[in-house]
Amino acid sequence: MISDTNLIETVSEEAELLQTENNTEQRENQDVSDNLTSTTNNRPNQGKNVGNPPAPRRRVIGDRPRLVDRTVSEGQLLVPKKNLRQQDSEEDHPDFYEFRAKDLLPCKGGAGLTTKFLKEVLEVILEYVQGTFDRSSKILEFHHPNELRERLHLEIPDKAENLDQILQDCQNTLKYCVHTGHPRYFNQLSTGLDVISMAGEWLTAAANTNMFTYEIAPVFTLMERAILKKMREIIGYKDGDGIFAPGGAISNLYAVMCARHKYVPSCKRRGLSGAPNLVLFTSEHSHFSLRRAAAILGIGTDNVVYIDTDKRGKMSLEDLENKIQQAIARGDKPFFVNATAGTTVLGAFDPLNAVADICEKYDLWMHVDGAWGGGVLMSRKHRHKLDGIHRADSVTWNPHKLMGVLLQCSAILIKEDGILEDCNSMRAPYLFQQDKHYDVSYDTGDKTMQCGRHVDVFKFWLMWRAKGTRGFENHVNKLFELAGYLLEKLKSREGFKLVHEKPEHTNVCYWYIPPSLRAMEEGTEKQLLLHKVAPAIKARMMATGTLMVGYQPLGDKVNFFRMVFSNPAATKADVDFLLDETERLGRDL
Ligand code: ABU
Repeated sequence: MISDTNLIETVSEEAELLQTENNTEQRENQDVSDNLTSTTNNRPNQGKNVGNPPAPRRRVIGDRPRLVDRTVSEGQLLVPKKNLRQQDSEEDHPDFYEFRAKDLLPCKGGAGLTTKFLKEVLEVILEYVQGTFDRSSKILEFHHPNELRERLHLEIPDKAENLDQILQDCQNTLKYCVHTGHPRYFNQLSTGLDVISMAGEWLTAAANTNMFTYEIAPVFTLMERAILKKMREIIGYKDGDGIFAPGGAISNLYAVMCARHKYVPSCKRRGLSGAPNLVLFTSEHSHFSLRRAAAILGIGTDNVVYIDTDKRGKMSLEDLENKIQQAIARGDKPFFVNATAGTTVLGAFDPLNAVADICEKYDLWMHVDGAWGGGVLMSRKHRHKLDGIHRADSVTWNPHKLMGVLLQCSAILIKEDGILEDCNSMRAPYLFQQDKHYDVSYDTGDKTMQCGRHVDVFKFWLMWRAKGTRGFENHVNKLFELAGYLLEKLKSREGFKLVHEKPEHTNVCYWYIPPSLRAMEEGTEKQLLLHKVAPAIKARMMATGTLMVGYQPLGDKVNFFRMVFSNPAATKADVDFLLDETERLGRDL
């Protein structure tokens, strides 16, 4: 039995361990900053983790006391043990190390052990979830791949490990995961950890089914229909079709594929030989997946024509029309225009109504890549940025981005019903029998590029039920408010410079300029030094684990930070922390 006293001792040892690790971080950060040409010796006080010290009270996952024997004090679990459902044949299993997976269900008499085992797994998860929302916890414990490989014990054994080891594997795995729901995690467009959506994903795993037929996924098939219909209504489509796909890139691939089918229907049987040279248009700031789709679908990346953008990253209509005319003059066949609603870096919205006018004029398929910006449709205040979206032939919309649904959840929505099926159907007789005893139009598998398909809808459906449409609207509005707050702070704070002053989405892009560079004359030398600042600060962020924000260059602009708000846990205090911490980590560069 581990008593409370033992637990406290374990915890203090871990606090010491964290301190030692912080000292190591100081050394690592020294190396990072040595790569810069700064002559300043003022190092940030990373060992003390000035922003928020690592919580000494939090038990570090991985040095797990024997879970079955551990005394768990009230409050450590989100769900008190006494409320967890008890299985009928539950017995007292003193030690998991005496058991293996074969002793769990469906093993006869395995119900009790299965219940205990899953409760222990749940406890591991709950601890991780609590740590995720604790601002004094690190976002990550970073290790380089060689070192992490050692810590993870990745080797696959010939003989079954016991269940105690399996539980330790679970703990160890989460120990090194990045807490993407942490209130100060802003690294990607998908952030946050919605508890209801997570519960939905757990239930989905328990159901462990496949979306290809109604036969084996009746509930999820109906849910998917209902949700996709609702999304199409929000877009403004009267009818249509759609499918959940494994991410925005694949949703965009679906769009290009449907358009190719529309313009060269013979392609499904005969391929593209003999077909006109299809040309696709997309802005220079659009997502790389459009180019990849052209490669995959035999259109060819040389036939992707990039359209200029203005300073805010919005597609130039003049350039679009010019380039369409040039392609026609060359004898090529323009067929597809991608308009982005929320570009990845700057968050720009292409002018959808005007793009739709051009597409109608030249008879082109119009696609809106709203992977990032689609969620803005939920806000009556901000949805005008997507005015004209109903005129598009297809829309990509990733609820796992702005709306905070758990990964992954991406939809492709198509205005014309039937085209998905027409493109993809192969009528595999072992799966999509046409003489089934139910309405086989509910079998979705033959309209997808896949065969097996994960259930992505349930976590979204459950979350939507729990928040309501108005809840999503409030969530989106709050994110825009946070972006506005950061923007105002950046305008007046010394050492920070905005990439542009009027972002349209929750992306706020800026440079941090360390004191050593502030007085330097503008020019190539300064830009080269500035280019190294964001990566150096990012390395320090990851070493200290206090904050994660993305950075990138863009066109002729050297590396800058891209803050994006999609994390529902973030507050204005976290925005203040972001600025202070960036300065703390970067002022000596
Ligand atoms: N297009 C995938 C998302 C990339 C990002 O989070 O920045």
